[in-house]
Amino acid sequence: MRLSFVHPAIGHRQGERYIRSWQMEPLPVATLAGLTPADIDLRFFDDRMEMIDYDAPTDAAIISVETYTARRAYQIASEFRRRGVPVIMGGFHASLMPDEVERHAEAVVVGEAEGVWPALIDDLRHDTLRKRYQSTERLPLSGLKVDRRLFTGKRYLPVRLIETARGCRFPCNFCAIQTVFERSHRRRPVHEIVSELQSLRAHAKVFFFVDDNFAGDIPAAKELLRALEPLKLRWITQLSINAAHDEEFLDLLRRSGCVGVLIGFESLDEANLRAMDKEFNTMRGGYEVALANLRRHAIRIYATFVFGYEHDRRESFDAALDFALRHRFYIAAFNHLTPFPGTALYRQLEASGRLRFSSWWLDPHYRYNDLPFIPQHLAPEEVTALCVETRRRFYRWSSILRRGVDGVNRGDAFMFRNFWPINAMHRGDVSNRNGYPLGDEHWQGDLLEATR
Ligand code: B12
Repeated sequence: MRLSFVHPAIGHRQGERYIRSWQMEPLPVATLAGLTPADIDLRFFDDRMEMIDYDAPTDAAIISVETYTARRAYQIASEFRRRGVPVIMGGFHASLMPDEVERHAEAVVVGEAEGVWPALIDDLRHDTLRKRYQSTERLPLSGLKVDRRLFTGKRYLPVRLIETARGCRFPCNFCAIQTVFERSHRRRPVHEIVSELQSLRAHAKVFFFVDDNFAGDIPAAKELLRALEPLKLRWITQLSINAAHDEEFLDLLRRSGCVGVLIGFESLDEANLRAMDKEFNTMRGGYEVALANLRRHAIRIYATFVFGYEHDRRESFDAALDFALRHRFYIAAFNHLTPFPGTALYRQLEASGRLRFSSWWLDPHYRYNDLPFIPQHLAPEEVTALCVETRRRFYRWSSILRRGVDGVNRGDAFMFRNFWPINAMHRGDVSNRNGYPLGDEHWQGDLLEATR
């Protein structure tokens, strides 16, 4: 049997094949490959960087779908279906919107693949594929075998992705993670993470622990940090700000080789944080205390902010920019709030009649950076324009230079060397991504939906 994996792009612009930024190995593909019996032939097309060979002989197309890539995923599915190839879909969007995804797939996996993939493969071999495979229990994250061989020869960024945990217990109302994982948090056994890291370290300059919240269970994370210290790695991750108030955690974080963390600040306005159920961000003296602690331990920050919440006005953008420049963050994101289907936020906006599209991710008029809802005090277009403008100002050369010479940002030779290309890439993205289509603009015709 032969299977073709596809990782869809967000979209493609007319006259342009793809944009080359942020191309990291897609871990879902490697995770599924690791679950697949060895006698099956696998090939893999990354739609973000290469053409898909729809005519290559295959028994099924396996597509991972996120909300932003759903429109493109359905176009790809149509192409395979036109050639008589069944399509199997899974991923975040499939777990959030199974009824929609099911229209475009011969089979859809809802939730994590581990519990259902062997049965699905067996059904595929016997031509008894079912329409839906629902993973009903949260299995322990032990014994994961991630197979990255399909990435050989592809030009990914020199960062290796690895999971140490899944899920997050915080209730932030905009987040798709809490919907999919029902506010649970599970960690992989420490010795399995260590042995995966050891097998990869020869090919990696830096690791990205893709956990939703590395600090989702602080005592257990400390155990991992102690085991990482002797490995002498360099790694980055994302975590909730409560961890920045735990001195022992921060000390271990630094000693274990952590060189940077993504933190979701979201807003400087406490009323906004309350509205998003993220008031824990202001605990124990708030951002200033947390950032002073992180600085003392020389942890670089990727700070993320969202705009469009109830109390946001024009001044909120300037305040966030001043804050980001004053703290000389390594990088920062200034995004509009995105209502992902399946979240509490989406339901609230829908109930109050404030959504501008019935399904923004499928609407041919929707473009990357468009605000899909009507905010309280600003016009949707203003939020989009101010996000772009704030990014532009943060990524001015003068700002990049000032942040680059900051003591923490230049404290590690590797991170200092990479500060410049990383910031240049973000600077380029301000215009490259703005107004980007969802789906391929070249693609003509109607989507061919699944009939069984
Ligand atoms: C790493 C990461 C990135 C990296 C990209 C990595 C890469 N490969 O290029 C970067 C930083 C560039 C990134 C960018 C973005 N990301 Co991102 N990212 C993640 C993150 C943290 C980890 C993904 C991962 O590798 N997980 C590990 C794998 C193994 O887990 P998994 O994907 O859940 O897969 C399991 C199941 O879902 C299922 N499954 C998945 N696919 C399939 C397919 C089939 C066929 C089957 C059967 C099963 C299956 O089985 C797997 C094993 O159980 C996730 C959060 C998360 N926990 O997943 C967000 C996440 C996927 N990203 C998200 C978003 C929104 C984005 C952006 C759009 C943000 C932005 N505004 O620009 C961009 C653009 C994404 C794009 N597609 O181009 C959202 C998606 C939400 C949604 N509703 O779709 C997530 C969930 C974060 C969140 N908190 O909401 N991202």
